Amino acid sequence: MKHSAGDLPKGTDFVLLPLAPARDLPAGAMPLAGGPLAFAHLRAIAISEGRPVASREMPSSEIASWLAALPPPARARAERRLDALQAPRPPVPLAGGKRTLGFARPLVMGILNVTPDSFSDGGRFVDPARALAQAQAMIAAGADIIDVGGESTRPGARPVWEEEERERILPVIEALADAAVPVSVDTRHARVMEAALDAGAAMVNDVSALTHDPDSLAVVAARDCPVVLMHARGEPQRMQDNPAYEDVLTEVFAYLDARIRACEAAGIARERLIVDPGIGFGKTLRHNLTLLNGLAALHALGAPLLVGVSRKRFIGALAREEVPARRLAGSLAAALAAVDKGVQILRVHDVAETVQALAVHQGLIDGLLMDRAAVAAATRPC
Ligand code: 7PJ
Repeated sequence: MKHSAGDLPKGTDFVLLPLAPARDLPAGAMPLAGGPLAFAHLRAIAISEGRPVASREMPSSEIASWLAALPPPARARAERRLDALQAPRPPVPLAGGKRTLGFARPLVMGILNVTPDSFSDGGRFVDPARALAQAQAMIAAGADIIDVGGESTRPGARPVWEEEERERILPVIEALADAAVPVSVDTRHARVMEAALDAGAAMVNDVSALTHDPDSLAVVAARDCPVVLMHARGEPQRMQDNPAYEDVLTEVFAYLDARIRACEAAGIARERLIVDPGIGFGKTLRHNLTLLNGLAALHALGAPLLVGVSRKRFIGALAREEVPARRLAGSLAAALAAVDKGVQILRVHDVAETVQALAVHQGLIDGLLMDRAAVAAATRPC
């Protein structure tokens, strides 16, 4: 492209995209985020101000010589990214100090929209008793986290008053405070975060990555709680009006990296940060596909990855314009594709079905490992 290794702009960073991560690669492959996936090839994209300026694809055996040829400041950054891409994700400590989220397998976050207008399940769970029953059904089906939201942030949504948002979600969060799994609160409002944490929520999920409310960074820092930082372009009401990127993957990477730094500067421990590319938030179909295919690059941010694909519009766009309630099969296909990129948390409406899909996916991997071990035990090298 425009620059060679010796001539990179000052401050060049790198997006490192593992090509075709897999579970049965021969020795020499590099681990992806300390999980069961590994990669044998890498596309290194040099970025300056969030935009690509140079790129190179290489097998893992060439990475050391590529690094050695970079100018020292760029080399140090590339080495840091490569380490983060491979390092295991330690468990995330939840608010309250008693529980953690561990990533030995992909976790399922069940969506509980206590809103009258959510696009896929709007109005079904506004009544607290029904919301609670739905949460309990998701827990029984194997949800690891329940994500409670009272403000619809779907494309074209209208903002709700914070007071109304609080009144919708607090009874549900209070009733779930002693549930078997932690509750996260899906909100962009600092006062709602505080009230939800007081009521027993264990983490925050903010589709604005703590940018919407100027007090939210301080609230999360003071409460020592984990937070999901999601990328979105524009406010919900306007975000689908012609979203444009020069390069969506590198821009989302650079945005999330900047939000991680802003959180650290505000006193939020890095170990409590989770990142999310925000599928469908200010993105065209093409952008969503690029992000889902490029998900593995986001591991170099050094944080667990969450994605929400469940019943989203891109599924309808790819498959006969099915309405949200008829997007389960496509949601499962997209969820498993994300798991094959090493994603640690899936945010879903259909918990039982997702858990079943994950169980079959995991069963196949276990079978593969047993077959490899059996061959190794029964034969000698040749
Ligand atoms: C997401 C979310 C998502 C995170 C919504 C919907 C729209 N939070 N809240 N990630 N989506 N972290 O559920 O389809 O993708 S609301």
